[in-house]
Amino acid sequence: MTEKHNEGLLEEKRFFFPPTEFSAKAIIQNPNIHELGADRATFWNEQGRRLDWFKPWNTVLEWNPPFAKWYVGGKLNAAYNCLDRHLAGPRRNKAALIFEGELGDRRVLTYQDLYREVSQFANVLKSLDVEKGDRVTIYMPLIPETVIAMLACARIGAVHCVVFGGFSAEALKDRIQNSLSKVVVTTDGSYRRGNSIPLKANVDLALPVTCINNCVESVIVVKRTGQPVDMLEGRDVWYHEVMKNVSIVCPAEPMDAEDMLFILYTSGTTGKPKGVVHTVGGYMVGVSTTHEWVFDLKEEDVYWCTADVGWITGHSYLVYGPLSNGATILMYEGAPDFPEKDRYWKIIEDYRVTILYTAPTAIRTFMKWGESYPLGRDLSSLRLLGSVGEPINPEAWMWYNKFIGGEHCPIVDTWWQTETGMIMMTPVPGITPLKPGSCTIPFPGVHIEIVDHAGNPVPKGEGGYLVVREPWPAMLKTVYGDDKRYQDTYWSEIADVYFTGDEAKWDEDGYFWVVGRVDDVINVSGHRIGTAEVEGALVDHLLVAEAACVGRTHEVKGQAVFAFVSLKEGIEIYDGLIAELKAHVVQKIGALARPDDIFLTAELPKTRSGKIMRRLLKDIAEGRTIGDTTTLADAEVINFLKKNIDAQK
Ligand code: 6R9
Repeated sequence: MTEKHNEGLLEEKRFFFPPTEFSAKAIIQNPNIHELGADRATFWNEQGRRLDWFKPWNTVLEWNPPFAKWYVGGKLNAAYNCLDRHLAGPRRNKAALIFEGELGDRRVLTYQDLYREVSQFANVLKSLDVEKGDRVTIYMPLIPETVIAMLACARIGAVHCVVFGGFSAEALKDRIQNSLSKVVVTTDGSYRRGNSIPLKANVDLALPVTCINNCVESVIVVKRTGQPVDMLEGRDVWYHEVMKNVSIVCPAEPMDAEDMLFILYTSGTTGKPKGVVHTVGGYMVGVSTTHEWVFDLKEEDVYWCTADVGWITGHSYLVYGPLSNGATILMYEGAPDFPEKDRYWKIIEDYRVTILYTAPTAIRTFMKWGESYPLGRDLSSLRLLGSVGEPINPEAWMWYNKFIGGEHCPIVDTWWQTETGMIMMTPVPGITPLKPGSCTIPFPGVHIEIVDHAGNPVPKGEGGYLVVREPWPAMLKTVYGDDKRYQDTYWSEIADVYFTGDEAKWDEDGYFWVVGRVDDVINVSGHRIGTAEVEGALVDHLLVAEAACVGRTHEVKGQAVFAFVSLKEGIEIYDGLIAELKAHVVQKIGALARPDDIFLTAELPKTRSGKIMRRLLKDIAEGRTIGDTTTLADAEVINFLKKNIDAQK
């Protein structure tokens, strides 16, 4: 990337233009591509044709705010679009999935291979009475069988609910209960830095309670680590056993465009995680279009998205987007520092990866480890880099550009959410000039604005709430089983628009700069953690009376959880209590929610009406000047906190 820097301008105003060699070969050549999206219905109608439909749609969009129906009347199947349609031509024997395990084991599945395994596993699900519309929970590490299980569900019209393998048994239980899944697919264990983590044992812990509801009838276990597991007669079966002698013929179920494809749970401001519902038609059109354009996908690319399939990025840009486009995807099971800190760069060198899509927190970790690791490997195959999950700070952007991209790869900073399903703001590589730290402008056919609380757009140069003005194809359709929560959470905060929960500003050039969440969601290493969830986990501890959590800035993770806890009357503090509280959060939610800091206090700062003043807690956690305290019931509380915080750390 070549830099054009006008002296005297702010750092933010630097433009980076794509190298001419990149632009010359880019799939999008039309510099006015964004104008094509101005007529949204026509644009998305056109994009719908990129998929194979069993029956064409009658109406591209029916909008009954806030409920949208896309490609109404159309019938299609997501797995068919990811597999069957590639088999007729030269892609039949192309690598669909290149897998590298943490221990160095390798597997390559061609499109034909993947098609065969998916069809067989779809037949296995059918034999376990899974029918169209039934839910299947997938609690797996990043291995090919996870993708196979997802596509097998899609093939027969079952709804998958992937639960990230880092979630605890209790978090898994909540999700199984909410979705009322009939089947759980898991592994004996998963590898992490050479250790094996027991996934099947967590499923066992999660299930006794749900059995009261009698929802889970079968558990299918993939053998991965070989660690011992308990198999419950009549409920648990081994994947390798049930896959024996199963027919490879399993016709793809013609699904209504608005039938459910999957539920994915995500954290919000209040209560338990929400089941975000995505449906087949609009979602597939959205991820397929964005994947091709944003990553400038060519037939010969080796595309690597480092996200776990337990997150939306794994769903949209590891599985459905790339496979619908017939791409070769790389999948790596393990940690970036196992056995050495250059594992990612070695993988890029070994497989000649051309496109890398990762997260700012990873980039900051690599920066900390130092550039000698990437410099020691041949990364010349790379031609495009992507970033997702949180704002990327300009320093990390510059490092990514220099040491990974060799200053010749455009960086696509992509802003989107579990709820949006697809990338919403991004450069179109080869066309859009870049600015480090900005996700640039909305994707064609997407209408994003920054507004004030009344919903009025703010002028350029100012900031406000980030909203989506009009429906888009991959938008969530509801919160599973709770239309009201969907309406209240997303469409009521600001009248007539979808509220993202993010704050952003736009500059004189109309470029967007996402600041971060304005709700009670903490973004830890790109993972959404609800403060209410962590507080709930802390209060669940026998000795805890009250808890309040905030996010504080963290050099590598972006944000870290900072918890303020008051103990029940008469409880003495003892050595190891803080560690015990942290472990309790891990047990309730998972390691990703472990607070970095826990501060014990007799009181939490509250207003006279008893509301905890998080704003002040945040000031304390960030170590900055404390804001207005006039509404506090007892100003002494805050002075105490301020004085004692460093002493306790
Ligand atoms: C895809 C994904 C969504 C939240 C979102 C925002 C933050 C994601 C970003 C970004 C700045 C980017 N976020 N991408 N912030 N720049 N490029 O991460 O989905 O897990 O639902 O998180 O992540 O705050 O609201 P999800």
